[in-house]
Amino acid sequence: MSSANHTPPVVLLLSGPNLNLLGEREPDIYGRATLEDHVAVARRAADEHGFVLEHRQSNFEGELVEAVQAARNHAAAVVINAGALTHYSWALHDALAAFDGVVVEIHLSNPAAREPFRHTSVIAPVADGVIAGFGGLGYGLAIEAVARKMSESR
Ligand code: CA2
Repeated sequence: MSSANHTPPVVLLLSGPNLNLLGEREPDIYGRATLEDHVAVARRAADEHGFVLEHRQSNFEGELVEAVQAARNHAAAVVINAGALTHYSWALHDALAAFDGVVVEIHLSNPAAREPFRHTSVIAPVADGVIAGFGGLGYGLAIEAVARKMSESR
């Protein structure tokens, strides 16, 4: 007899340093929407796919590392905008490498079209894919990518 598992998959959305300031400064680069607005977009998309979205923002690398660690055996996917940590946090790289589910890296801007220090992502090698440069639209696309990736591996 097969027993169906009806627990909805959890998608953990992680937001790194300074993303709590969105909407307040640099609207030419990041737009006028707040982080809350982006989370709402992701939550709506997650609801449509039957996922539960959990969100955590932190300005501290270690807190983000701990959040990724806690996602093991809890979340099916991690969607992460690591902010500037993207470009140098090997600790986040290692934590994400130890996470078995789907990993989507996301950016509002297109770092490849900006200053040279933003051209490297140390997270990209341990992500399933990267969505960048589409502003807030990217948050919906990231959830869509999670859904597609999860249906592939079923
Ligand atoms: O484009 C993205 O989403 C970034 O991850 C945003 C990061 C940046 O360091 C990455 O290179 C690309 C920065 C987020 C900081 O956002 C601010 C918003 C308002 C005021 C100051 C910073």
